[in-house]
Amino acid sequence: MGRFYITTPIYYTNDAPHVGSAYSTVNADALARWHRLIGDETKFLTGTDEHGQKVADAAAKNDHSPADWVEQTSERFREAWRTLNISNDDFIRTTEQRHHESVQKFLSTIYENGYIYKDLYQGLYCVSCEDYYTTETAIDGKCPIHGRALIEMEEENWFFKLSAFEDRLLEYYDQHPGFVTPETKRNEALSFIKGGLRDISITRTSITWGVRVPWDDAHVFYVWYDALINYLTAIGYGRDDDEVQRWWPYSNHLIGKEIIRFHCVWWPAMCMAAGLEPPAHVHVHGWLLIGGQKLSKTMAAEGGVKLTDIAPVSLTNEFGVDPVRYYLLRETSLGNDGEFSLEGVTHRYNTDLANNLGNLVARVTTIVATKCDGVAPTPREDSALRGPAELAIVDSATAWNGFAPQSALESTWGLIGATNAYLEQHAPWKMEPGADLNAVMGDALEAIRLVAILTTPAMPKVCEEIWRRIGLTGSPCDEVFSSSSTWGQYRSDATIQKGEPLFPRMKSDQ
Ligand code: ME8
Repeated sequence: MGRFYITTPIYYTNDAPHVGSAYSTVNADALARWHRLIGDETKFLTGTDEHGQKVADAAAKNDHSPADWVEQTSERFREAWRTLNISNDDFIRTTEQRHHESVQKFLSTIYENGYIYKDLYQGLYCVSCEDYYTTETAIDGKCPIHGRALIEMEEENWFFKLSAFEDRLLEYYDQHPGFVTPETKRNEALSFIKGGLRDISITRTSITWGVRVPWDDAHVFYVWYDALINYLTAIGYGRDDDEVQRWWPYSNHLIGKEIIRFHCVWWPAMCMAAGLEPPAHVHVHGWLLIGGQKLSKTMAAEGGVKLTDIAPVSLTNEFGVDPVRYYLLRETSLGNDGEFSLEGVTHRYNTDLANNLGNLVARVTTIVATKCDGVAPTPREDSALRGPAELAIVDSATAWNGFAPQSALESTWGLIGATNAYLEQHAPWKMEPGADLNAVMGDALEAIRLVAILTTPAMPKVCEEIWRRIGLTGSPCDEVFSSSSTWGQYRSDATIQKGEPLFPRMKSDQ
């Protein structure tokens, strides 16, 4: 048993969540659920990033004060996460007092350590990214990500001496080969550092919507400089050192690839400047694309996509909560880009869920109900399913531990496939009641029990229902994984429950 602290990016409250925000949150949720299942003491943090120009502009455009706007929008995120059955232990809002205090404490420490100084800033700014570009990194004067015109900025700002950390960062990467995963993203971060680091401006006088700089009243911190610190605020930075010591060495940030530089270059340097170790691990995932383009709030707001079609809540109304979670975890490897489409969701639903998992549970519970008087037979020690089951347990545990939900589910579906093939081979629907039939059904029930355990991080409600149908009490996540995940633990004599199809087939033309 260990400890596991996982975070999502905190989402900008410029607009409602979409399925891209749900992608990170559902993946982090499944990883948190996995770690709870294997007995790790787990903390899962998500929240909203409520300061900065982008949010202030969205509030003004909607005729709201920034405070009212972020209150409403942040609630839309919480609502979406409730709908998606997200099990976060904390939800941080950067406008909270606790966060302002941690930010001020953290940045005052960096200031006192001599890594912050005042200078004139001139540059090009993208409000959508809340990030700066140079004439070299801009494309025709426009943002390379959003294609929007960049704003010329000139201000007297406080700067962070990022340049002082080049060598220390390289050394840190060298000594911590697993700091950033996957490898391709680690290389990307390393090439930023090797390309040379420039000091960065970390305060603003042009806006007031932010955390006040404690040593200079005319400034607020630049939104990224406050946002990153949320990961420490939530574990008590500046308020409870023991809590920080307890969680920080076990920290895992799950982020999208467009924010690598902030998390894998700036953030570890900021931690070093404040006298802290960098976070333990950053895992970078790719983007969900629509028609090859990054699905984003900005894209939706600009009319490229109907936001209502891709809102997490609309998707769950159409497909159900667990199928949407399953799709987000299973379709794309957590590191690559993947194309999102409603046809894709329908296809996954019909093949993996209705035809494979749903069909397996329906077949087995129906046969046991009708031919074994509804009482579960005992699985065999030397069952032909034992090998595939043990393989699925080892492979999917390795994958869950390695931030690879897609591959964990693929391994689990290998066991579902093997069990369906085993049933085809023995055709228990043609067998007479008796010892041979009992043996086949006991084996199949045991395989289903193991599938429910391995799948519970992805589809907690469905797995609880499968657990109930195979006559077990509580839920698969109440079990102690190390002992429940071995072949032969199924409680024979359990009473099997038949039920409605777990996944009624969807028409594939939607
Ligand atoms: O960047 N595919 O907030 P944000 C996959 N506030 N993931 C996506 C996605 C897509 N199409 N679109 C968004 C910010 N995401 C900052 C973060 S953290 C200290 C501050 C996910 O609302 C992905 O995780 O723009 C991405 O990194 C995050 O949402 C960005 O959310």
